[in-house]
Amino acid sequence: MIEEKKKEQQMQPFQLKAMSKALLIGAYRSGTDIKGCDDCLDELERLCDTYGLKTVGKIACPIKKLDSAAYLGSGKLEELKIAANQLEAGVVIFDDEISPHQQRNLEKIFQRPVIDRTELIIEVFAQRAKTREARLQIELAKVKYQFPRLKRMWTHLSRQTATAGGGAYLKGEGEKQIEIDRRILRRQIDRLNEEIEQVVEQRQTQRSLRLRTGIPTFAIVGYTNAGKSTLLKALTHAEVLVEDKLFATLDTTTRKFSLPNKQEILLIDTVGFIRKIPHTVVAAFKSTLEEAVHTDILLHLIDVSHPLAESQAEESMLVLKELGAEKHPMITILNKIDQCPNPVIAAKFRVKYPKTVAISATEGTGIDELLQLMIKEISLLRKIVKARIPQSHYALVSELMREGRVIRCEYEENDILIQVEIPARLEYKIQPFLLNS
Ligand SMILES: Nc1nc2c(ncn2[C@@H]2O[C@H](COP(=O)(O)OP(=O)(O)OP(=O)(O)O)[C@@H](O)[C@H]2O)c(=O)[nH]1
Ligand SMILES: [Mg+2]
Repeated sequence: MIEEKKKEQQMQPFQLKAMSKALLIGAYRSGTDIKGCDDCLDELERLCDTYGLKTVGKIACPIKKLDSAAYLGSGKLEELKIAANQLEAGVVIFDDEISPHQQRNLEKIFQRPVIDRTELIIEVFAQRAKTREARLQIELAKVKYQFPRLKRMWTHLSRQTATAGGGAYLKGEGEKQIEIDRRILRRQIDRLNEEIEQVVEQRQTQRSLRLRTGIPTFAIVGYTNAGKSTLLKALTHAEVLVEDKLFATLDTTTRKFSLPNKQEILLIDTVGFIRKIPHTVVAAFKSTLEEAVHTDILLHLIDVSHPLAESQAEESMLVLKELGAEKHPMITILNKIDQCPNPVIAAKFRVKYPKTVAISATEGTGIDELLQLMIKEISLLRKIVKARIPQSHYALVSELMREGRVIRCEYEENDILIQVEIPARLEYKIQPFLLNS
């Protein structure tokens, strides 16, 4: 047991180092468009840049069929190995997910660490996560990612010890170690799950407190680097990090804000979406994102100046769907309009997404129109409430009957007991008579 505890601290998989040189490799089906692959490699380069890796080469490989053992065919791999040597790459990064088995084989061929987009995203998140919850979630994603890759870690270690002349791990011993490691990782997963549960419980208490305040809540969601934090900052002067990097924000920030009609609202800045987001990461951040989508209205921000704006918006909608929020009330905001001189692009989005507004979060254009849309959207929100209203306020009861949908209505001696679905704008009128739950 003590031995295992000691090893738990020693178990260090390959550590990605900032400043390393990276060779990026993507694959696309022969005869299909190479552009999609190049775009993905560009985004992978941005992720490397965010982490602090220097991209020394980007290679898009046409393939007929993926190789189950080493992902690409041996001829192609030989070429790539020569390129990696010439470019002095410290790490090779594949844009698509590679299996643990392929990863082991690829590392043997390249004679250097090989990772995939998933591992890079996990590393970027690990490097940038700030709150306790985000750190725990990403640690969990990391441990889950390592689990099927234990063999790879041991090949590293035995190689290291063998070259150091130690030879501490004999043949067969690796297998025994893997069993011990699996136990250690399972224990880590349990511990992390427990800790996360506690933090989530605290956050949910905060959320129910917030819900009880009855303030309408907006979540700013969208692809990474769309300008979500910039918008929150522009509206509320919040001290949030704005950076031309992917995943600048990893934790949700909430700020109070008054709309021009004096209506108070809460605005939440959230973690950005990205294509090919690893499932382990989606799962890890689901609770944080769920928090954000459990709001009244979503503000879906799209960077319309980006050449891939359309597919980025679709990707965000997919993640929202996965979170069960695609039918939520939503305003689509076309951001960075200052960088998008072609009006046709914005027009295309207006056709596809209802309730659209074009803004520049940095220059302030379109913000007034956005605020008016937000006011209108609040007026459309509906809520089910229960109230005991004195007969003397019958005018209010008839207004509720006119504007809302009555679910139950009982006449008592002096009061009227009513359960009704109402537009949120009427809530303040009924507030003094509300019953709990
Ligand atoms: N030209 C222009 N640049 C903008 C606008 N809004 C944001 N940006 C820039 O876009 C970059 C990303 O902005 P952020 O606000 O950090 O983006 P984000 O959506 O919060 O990104 P993540 O937190 O990484 O998901 C920054 O360099 C901003 O200055 C805009 O309206 N026009
Ligand atoms: Mg941000």
